[in-house]
This record gives sequence, structure tokens and C-alpha cells, in this order.
Amino acid sequence: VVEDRPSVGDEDLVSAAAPLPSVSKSNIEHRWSDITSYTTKKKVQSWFQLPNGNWELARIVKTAGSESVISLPDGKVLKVNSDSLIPANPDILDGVDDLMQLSYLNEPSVLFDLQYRYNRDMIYTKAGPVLVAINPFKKVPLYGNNYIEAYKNKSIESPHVYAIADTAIREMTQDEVNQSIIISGESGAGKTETAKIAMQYLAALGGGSGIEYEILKTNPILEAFGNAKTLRNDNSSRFGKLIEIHFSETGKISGAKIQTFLLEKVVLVTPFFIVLCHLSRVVQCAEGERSYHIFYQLCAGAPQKLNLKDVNEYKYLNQSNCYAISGVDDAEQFHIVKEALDIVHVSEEDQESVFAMLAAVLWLGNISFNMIDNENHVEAVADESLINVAQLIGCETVDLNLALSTRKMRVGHDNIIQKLTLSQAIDTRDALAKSIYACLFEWLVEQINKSLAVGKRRTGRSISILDIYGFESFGRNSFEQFCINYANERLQQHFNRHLFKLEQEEYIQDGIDWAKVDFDDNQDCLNLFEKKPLGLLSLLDEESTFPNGTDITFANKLKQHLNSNPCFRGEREKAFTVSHFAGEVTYDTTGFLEKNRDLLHLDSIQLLSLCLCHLPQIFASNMLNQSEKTVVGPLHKAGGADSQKLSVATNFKSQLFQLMQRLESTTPHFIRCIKPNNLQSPGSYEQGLVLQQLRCCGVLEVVRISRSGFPSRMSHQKFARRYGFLLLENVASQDPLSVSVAILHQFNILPEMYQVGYTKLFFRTGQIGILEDTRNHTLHGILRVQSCFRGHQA
Ligand code: AD9
Ligand code: MG
Repeated sequence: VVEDRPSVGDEDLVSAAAPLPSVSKSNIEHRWSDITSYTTKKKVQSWFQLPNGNWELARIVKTAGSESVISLPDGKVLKVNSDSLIPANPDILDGVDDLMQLSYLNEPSVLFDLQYRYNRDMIYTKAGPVLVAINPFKKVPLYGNNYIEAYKNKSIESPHVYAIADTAIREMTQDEVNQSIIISGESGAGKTETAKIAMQYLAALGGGSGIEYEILKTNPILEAFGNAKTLRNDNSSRFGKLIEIHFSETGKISGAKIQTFLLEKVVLVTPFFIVLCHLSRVVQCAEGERSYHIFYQLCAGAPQKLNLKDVNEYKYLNQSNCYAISGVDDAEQFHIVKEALDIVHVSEEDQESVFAMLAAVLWLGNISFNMIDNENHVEAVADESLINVAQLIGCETVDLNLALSTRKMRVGHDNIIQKLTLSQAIDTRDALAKSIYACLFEWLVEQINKSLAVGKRRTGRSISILDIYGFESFGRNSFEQFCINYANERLQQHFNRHLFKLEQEEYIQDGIDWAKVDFDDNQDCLNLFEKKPLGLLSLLDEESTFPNGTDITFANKLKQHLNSNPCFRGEREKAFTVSHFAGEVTYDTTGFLEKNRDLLHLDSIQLLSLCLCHLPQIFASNMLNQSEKTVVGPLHKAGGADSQKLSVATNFKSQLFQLMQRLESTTPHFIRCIKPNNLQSPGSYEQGLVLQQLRCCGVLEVVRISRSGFPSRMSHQKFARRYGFLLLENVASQDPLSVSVAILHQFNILPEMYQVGYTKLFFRTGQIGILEDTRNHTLHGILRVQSCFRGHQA
């Protein structure tokens, strides 16, 4: 956050001005009045907001009282209220590569700086310690070996993911501390691409053993199984990912470990609900979207013997009317994935099993049911779909049929068999398909981890890259947004603390009064979620265990207990609003309890455990193990109220804490990805959209935090040299500190606006801008006096 403003390009003026200190005091006073009139006459630029919300740079023609006359770039002249104008930075600061260099750190100035750079393909900009990356939606010539070399040799300094990765490697080696690169942003903002670019750099610098190649090849696999085309992104990751890359003592990559979140339901950070929700893509997807890429790749490129049909023959794939992605060849992708599976040592036999499971999922969707009595009870139709599924997973069609159309229940001490209705059978079928897919994904991650496993003796250090959903706020926000935003609230706190720590270190080092720096934290909002017994999560858990609890009783309970909390507001009917760091979000409680309670049917798990094929057996045993830990609701009750099982939300919270703990022990590096338009097209920069993301991903928060401290700093020497000539009175002592203090006094800079450190002066935002303006005007005045003088001489 060190202010190292670019030279204003006026060193010539300084040297031209050099002889002037010898002029008499009266001369200087004359100069001042000259400057004052010059200043008031000078047209200053400001930001003016148009009715459409966009900001335009306006020239101030005249200011009288509270009104100003401004002229807009299109030539229009308007009379406006002066208060509506927001100060703009001098032209010389256009496109600075660190937003902190801006003298005025207001929203339009930040937006303009990013746009200025984006238009010139400079998609990376620093916001103090954070890297802002704006998705170019086209190839930009910023990557590859030459660039990697250049960043490695420090021959380029402009902000870049490579520079962040380079710092991470350097700090890991020098400080012997693990590092993390935390990438966030909304869907389609470029997180996954950014993560790959960072991995590319780490692989290039730490490569040599060959394992780096394997690490890079995990991307096409995870993307095939975990990404899908959505309306926002043709290659949207439906899971979050943490990849921990291990380095040996000599700085070479020795292995890696991948942890995925949200998609998998069984291992680690596994909010089951998200699995159900996001995996619902397996069984149905919205118009214009696709299921996971791998299904289409498989249908396009699968081996003959699988006997797969065209994608449009499968119900799970043909409801959304979307089969292809422009510019993507699914058959070719299938070969890339197969090759990658080879590279991470998934055997040919296992690959066949994987494809068989995928085919089973597709065929499951085609299983239909016949009514067998007039109570709506059904059984599966014995057609090719049923036969194929049974064959692919290795069971008898009768058993499959039973698992799909009946449910074993325990009533008192008796086991009874309940027949299912059509809708129950469909739910069971779809739940089985989702479970198989979730288990398959989890199993694959496990295989990849085995292949990348670091030797038992872990001596070196690691760099983790986190690619995770950012804050979400839609028209309708449900349990998924609730959890994602809670996670982001935690990440934001991590971020604030880190920033705070960095600042604090610098202030302490320079001996300035730390108490004057006041940072807001988001602890209040976190308390709203986490407090026991009266926090959002506890109340949700409590209501989920009440048999008669409904979304309405839950919403009422929240209103009853939390209405006095400033971060909470009850809304009409089933809704409530939370004030997040990134803004207010209103959540609709519909489905909250059900998603939190979770459902897992033992019958389906038992079916899988009896299958002859090895993958279903593995899946079943994993699910059973997991059900010990996470399942509540019917299964829990069936087993008696003997043990206290974790709810989805509580499980999520504890997993989140584990993740935070892991990150806490690392030095973090933050990258915030921004999507400049919703069309996924290059060259278009929508101010409103960008602004909303800057707010959501905390970039404006960095700016705000920095502003609440003393973001601008300059050494005593530099300050004295730069502004010393403005002094009207001679200072007794010529040492830089005395000169600096005299300047501060002369300009009546209020004591709360600055701090004098041992080596540097620290300023609140905007102060340097004011001094700089005065300096420029003075220099212009001096030049005029000089040229007048020369004119006279001539
Ligand atoms: V999601 O939350 O997984 O839906 P991401 O991961 O944030 O989303 P992704 O990285 O997939 O977005 O980027 C979306 C698309 O933007 C990519 O498929 C590329 O076409 C495009 N993109 C992103 N970053 C770059 C880049 N640095 N250069 C070129 C890019 N194109
Ligand atoms: Mg992604």
C-alpha cells in the first residue's frame, strides 16, 4: 500500500524552478496570488453520474455557491448541484497499475482505472495487496514461456497472476511458510482459468520431476466431471477446489493433493445439500444448460462396446434442449480426458468401470414405471433401460426393481416393506443416479490424489490454490446461497485480518499511533450465523429436528430471536435479510429445512453394496461410513435417537472451519476475478456490473479499509524534496523531518489527516492529492513568471 506515485512528468519544471529559491519573499507572495487565481480559473475534472447510472468525466466550467456548471465529453453543458460531483484524479494517474496510487479512491475512479487498462488488454491491476483480474473473454498475449521467464527474472513488473505465483514461491522459500492463492469471483469471472495460469507458472518454475505434468492433467479430468455449460458460463465449475502443491526443499514440485468442495457429498468439506442441489444437474437441467461435460463426451467418443445411444435419447440429457457448446468438440474432449486419466494412472480397467457407471446413470434416467394397483403404487418397466442399468452395475433386474419401487422401514421392532408411489419411485431413481455420480466424482479425486501423493516424508512446503464460488446474490436466494455467502463471509474475515495485519506491521515498524487506525470487521455478521444458541445456524438446526418444523415456523423463529440484531431483518412471509460485507441479501426459507435435514435411502445403498462390480461396492461402503457422520432425518430416526448426528449446515460449518484453519497457517495471496459483461464477449465493459462485483468481492472493501487507515505514505526525504520549495518561510533546520513538518503546518493539514513515522509520513486518502495539486499549480505559476522574466530580458 506504499504510495509511490508515478512522477508527474514535471521533473523539467522542477529543474526550471531550481533558481527560484533566491527570489525575495514579496516575489513569492506575488506568486501565491497568481497561483490562487490560476487555481480558481483552472477547469477541474470531476465524475458526474448520468441517469443510466454510468459515470462520465465532466469538466467543471464554473462553480458558484452550491451549483456548478459542467461540460460533458459529448459537449453537453449542465448546471448541477456541486455535491453530486465526485473528484476525479489528474490525467497523469490514468491507468495506474495499483489502485492505491489513485489520489481519489472513489468508486468511479476505480471503475475508470480498471476500464482504462481493460481497453488496452491490461487485464490485471493491483488493489493494494489484491490482484484484480478482469476476464478478457479472448486470447490476450500475456502468457507462455517468454512471459514466465520475464516474471521469473523480474524484467516485467506489471501486475499478473505470474507475479502473484512468483511472490508465493519466493515467500515460501525465504520465510519457510506455506502459501495460498485464494481466487474468488462470480460465475464466469475467470477463477478456473486464473487457477490454471497460476498452476502453469508453479509447474514451470518447480518442474523437473514430471509430476507437474500430472498435476496439470488433473484439470481436464476434473472439468469433464465437475463442469457444465450454464447460462452464465459455457464451462462452469459446479464444485470448489483446493489444490495443494508440494515442493521439496530444493524448490521442486514433489506432489499435490486436491480437495473438492460442494460437489462431492461424502468426503471432507461436504455440505450434502449442495450435492443434492448442484448434482440435481445429473437428473435435470434448465433450458439452454447442459449436464456435466463428461456425459456428452462419453456419448460422442465412447468405445463401441458400451453400446451408448445418441445424447438426445437420454432423458437426463434431452430435457434442456442443449447438446453442444459452440467451439467445443466433445469427441475430441473425450480423448483428452482419457489421455489425462492414463497420465494420472487410472488403469484401463478402472476407466472402463468409470464409463460403465456413467452409462448406468444415463440409463437410469430412462427407467419408467407402471402403476400396479389403484393406490398409485408402481414398479419399474422391464425394458432395455432397466436391463442395461442392472447389467452395468452388476445386479439382478429384480433387485434393482425392488430398490426403486419399495422401501424397507422399521416400525417398532418390525421390518416392513412399503410400496412406493410414482413420485416416490422417481425420486428414489434420481437420488440413486445422483449418488452414483457423486461417489464416482469422489472416487476419481481419490485416485488422482493417490497418483499425485507426496512421499510419506513431507519435508518441504506447499502452495495451495483455492478456486471457489464467490458471494452470490440473485433475485431469489435459497439455502445454497445462504451457505456460499456464509463461507464467503469467513473468507472475507480471513482477508480483512490479513490486510489488517499487513497494515499494522507497517505502522508499528514506523512507530505511528496505531490506535488512530480503525478497521471495521465483519465479525457481527459472522456472529449472526454462528452464535449459539441464537444464531442462524443453531436456529436452523433446532427447527430441522422438530418433526413439525416448517419453513414458515423457521422464518418466524428467526424473526422472534434475531430481529434486534443489526445484521438481520425479518421480511414478509418466509424471507429474511442478512447484511453481508458485500451487501444485503434476502433469503427465501423455502426448502431450507428439507435441505438441511438431508435424505439418504438405505435401500439404494444396500443395492449398491450387493452389486458385483467393484465401483458400486466401494460407493456403498463410502456412503455407509459417511451416513454415520452426516445423515440426519429419516435414517437417523429409523436408527433411533441414540446418537447426535450432524446436520448439513453444521457439517458445512465445521468443514469450513477446517478449511480456514488450513488457510490460516499460510501466507495468503488474493486474486479477485471480475466479469466485465454477461454476454461472455470481449471488449464490453459494463460499469454497473463491474461495480457490483467490486463491492461483492471486497475490492472496494480493501479500498475502504485502506482509506480508514493512512494509505498514502512517503519518506521524509522524498516529501521534503518534493514540496520543500513551497515553503514561504525559511526553516531553521534543513533536515528532511523539520522541512516536512513545516510544510504540513504551512498547508494547515489537520493533525488527524496524517501521522509522522520514523522514516515516513503517513496520510489519509486524498491528502497527497491536495498537496500535489498545489505543487503543480505552483510550478505552472513559476514557469509563467520565468517565461515572463525571460521575455522581458529578451
Ligand atoms: V464458474 O464460477 O466455475 O462458473 P469461473 O471459473 O470464474 O466461472 P472460468 O475460469 O471458467 O470462470 O472462465 C470463463 C471463461 O472466460 C473461460 O472459459 C474463458 O473462455 C474465459 N477466460 C477467463 N479467463 C481468461 C483469460 N485469462 N484469458 C482468456 C479467459 N480467456
Ligand atoms: Mg470455474
